[in-house]
This record gives sequence, C-alpha cells and structure tokens, in this order.
Amino acid sequence: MPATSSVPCQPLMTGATPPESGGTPVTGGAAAARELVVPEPSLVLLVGASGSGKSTFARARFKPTEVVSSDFCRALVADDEDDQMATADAFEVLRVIVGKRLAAGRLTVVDATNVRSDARRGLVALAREHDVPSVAIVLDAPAEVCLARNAARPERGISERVVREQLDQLHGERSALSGEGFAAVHTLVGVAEIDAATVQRASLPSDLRSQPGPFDVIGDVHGCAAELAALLGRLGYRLARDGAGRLIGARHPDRRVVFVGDLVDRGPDVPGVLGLVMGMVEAGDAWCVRGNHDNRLARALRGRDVRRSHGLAESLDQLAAEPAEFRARVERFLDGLVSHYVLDGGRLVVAHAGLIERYQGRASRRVQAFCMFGHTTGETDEYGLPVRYPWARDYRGPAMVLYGHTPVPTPEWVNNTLCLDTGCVFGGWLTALRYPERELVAVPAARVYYQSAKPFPANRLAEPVAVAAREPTAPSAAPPEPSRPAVESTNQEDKR
Ligand SMILES: [Mn+2]
Repeated sequence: MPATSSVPCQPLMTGATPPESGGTPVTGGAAAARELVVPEPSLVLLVGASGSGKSTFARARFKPTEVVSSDFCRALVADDEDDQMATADAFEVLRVIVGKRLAAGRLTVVDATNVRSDARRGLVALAREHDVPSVAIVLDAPAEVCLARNAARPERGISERVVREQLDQLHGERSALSGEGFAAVHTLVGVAEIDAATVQRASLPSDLRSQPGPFDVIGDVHGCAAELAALLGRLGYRLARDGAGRLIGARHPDRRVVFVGDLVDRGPDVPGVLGLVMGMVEAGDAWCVRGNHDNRLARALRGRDVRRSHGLAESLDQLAAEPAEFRARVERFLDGLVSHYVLDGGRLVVAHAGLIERYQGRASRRVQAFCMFGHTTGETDEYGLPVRYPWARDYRGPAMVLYGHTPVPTPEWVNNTLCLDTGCVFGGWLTALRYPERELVAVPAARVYYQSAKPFPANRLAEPVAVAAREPTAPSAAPPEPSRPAVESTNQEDKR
C-alpha cells in the first residue's frame, strides 16, 4: 500500500480550482526530480505520444491494479493489444473499469495517449460524475525517442506518421489542458525529467479520518461572539485574550472544536468571532467548514459583486473598522475553508448544510454546493427562501452527520444526522454536540439580534435537548437529484 500524506496547506480558492481538489496549479517542467502531488482519490490521465514511456512510468509509481491501459483493454476484447481495429470497444471497457473504480473512491490511472482534447474531456467528465478530481501528467518525450521506441516494437504497427500526428496533437492542444477541468496539470519534458519524477499521494483536504476526537461540534455562530465565548467556557475551554482584551483563542486539554460554518453575518461582533475562531484553527484547537455566509463574505472581500443582503452589510461594516492586516487574514482564512470534514475513521462527517453518503469524502462543485446549501430543489417558498429537500430522511450512511444552516427550535436526530443551528442570532441558543458522547451543551442568546425572514420560533425558555431519534424514518419513494447549480455553486445566492 503506497504511503499517503496530507497536503500540508490548502490551496487558495481561486475560482478555477476548488480547494477540495488538493491540486496544485498548472506547472511547467524544467528542474529535475520533480515530485508530482496526486490527490487520493483522483483520476490520473497520462498524456503522451506512443513511445513516450507512459506504461513504464505508471508501472514504477502505481499499483498494477490502479493502472487501466488502453492496450490491456484492447487485449481483453481482441486477444491482441496492438489490434487498432478494437480501439472503440477497448475504450468502452476502459470507461466501465474506470467508472467502477472511481465509484469506489479508488485512485485510477489511465494509460492511453490522451493527446486529443475530446478524449481527455470524456474522462474528466467521468471523474466529475463520481465527484473526484482529475490530474494530467504530460510525458513530453522528444520525437526521436518516441520514434526509436516504436521502431523497436514493429509488432505494434504504429507508423512514424501516427507518432508525429500524436506529437502534433499533444503540442497543439497542450495549452488547452489548463482549461479542461484538471485540478492539476504536471508536465514532464524530456526523458531525464520523466524518469526522475516521483509521485506523492495526498489525501483530500476533507480527510480528517486520522483525527479520533473527542470533538465539540458547534452550530451557526453568525457573529454572536459573547455567546460563543460563554459556550466554549461551558464546554471547558480556556479562553485566551490579547492585550486589548479581545479573544484570540481557546484550548481544551483533551478536546477540539469543529465549527459547522456560518461564523459571520447578521450578528453583533463578526470580527470578534473571526478573531477567536481563526486563532483556534491556526493553533490546531479547531476546524471549521465553509458556510454559505462565509463564502459570500469571502467573495465580497475579494471584490466580487455580492449583494449586501442577509446580514452581509453588518459583516462588511464591522470589518471596515478593523486594520487592513486583520481583513487580509480573514480573507485568507475564509478562502481556505473546506466544504466538509470526514473525521474519526469515517464515523463522523461535519458539513454546513449536511451531506449525503455518496458525497462524503469527495470533491467537486456539486459536493461543495450541497455542503453549503443542502439539497435544494431550485424552487422558493412563500418567504422567498430556497425549498430544501429533506435529505436526512433518506440518509442511511454509517457516518454521523452534524450540520447547521437551517435554524431549528430543537435539534432532532434523524437517521444519525443532527442539525445544530438553534438560531442564536435570531434569539435562540448557540448549541454544541459533544462527540462521541452525543450530549448537547447550549447557551441562550442575550437577545434577538436579527429578524428571520421566516418567523423563527425561538424556544427562549428551555435549553435545547436533542429529541431522541424517531429513527429510522421511512425513506421516500424516490429522492430527487440535488439541483445542479445553474452557474457555479459558489455564485449561488442563498437566503439563509
Ligand atoms: Mn447557512
């Protein structure tokens, strides 16, 4: 089993590549002994003319079962890996094998020339169907090397003309590679660089399975800094302040916090919440997933045109009073937030709006959209809010899913899922779940800070106690497919 390690830092969300992809930007080749970072799981396309050394490269760096080659698939269907007449059937078989492996979340390498843009696009689309990133590794060997290797294998019947055509396609369409949806494009130029390159596997940023807990998972904070400080105190965290008395961290000897996101907007002290949470995350005392409000604020800070509605104006006004360095730190922090986390050996999933089993530990635009907005149907209700399909009712996954996003007066276990947003900013409570104990700890809001578009029946008298499962609830006949965001998910305006 090849060694796996985490990407040490998350790439910034540039808009082109989701931070989930674990990818590095497009790279060109010059230095020797390149280390190519390959996210796991992902689909890796080797790109190179016949004779560029793809099969040799793959054999030395991947398990035999991880590599699906067009030659082998030709042999499967025609008893002859050189039978070019069998190419169409061979690729049909190749796509089936690749699809099965990606469905199972297994790193898969396609060993085929992949010099044509349309061939690559079809495979990238297949990876996207299974919500795993794609990576291209371009083997750009000199023409004379490719020709000499093919001349030494006359039984293959690949003529000099064909090899030259492949090289022309490769070089002609290479600039298109960066626009084909790859999380990373690694280009190796020359035999020495191809031979020396190593592959470094990196787990996706959502993968915290190695973290066993215990955790305190905290619901939507929305700028309620005083309530957050009070809740952390009740949970046994020791608060740290700077010289001016502002909260900059909180630590527990044994436990760590996972925030379900939506730290910002609507509430009275967004900078206070951000200063505290950023300090905890930077010190390794907490993780935080990306909420839709965090995402909108990040876009607004990047100068994008975002309506100042739904509490964004409060965040921007409060941050305007902070030093520029603080705003820059906030921007970096928000840009680096990950859609969801899979923790404790896969037994716990935290996502802002919840997550269906099929998307857990995966990385794609639609996974990001589900994590931030939930299972939206594309319709709106009488308050102008997006209609949400109750995905938890059909959830049968083995992992506990903790989330927020939709305020509830009382958290209720539904099929091992629990919403922890008890509407603090609307005058409810700020709630945490102790994991694995499954105990709720909550503090009441000091007052109503923001009026909900839909009347929120805050239970101001009674501390939230999770209603024990009416589980398992009956699944509906056929859950609808989550609506794919019409544009990109991150541009979606969400009203919560
Ligand atoms: Mn939300």
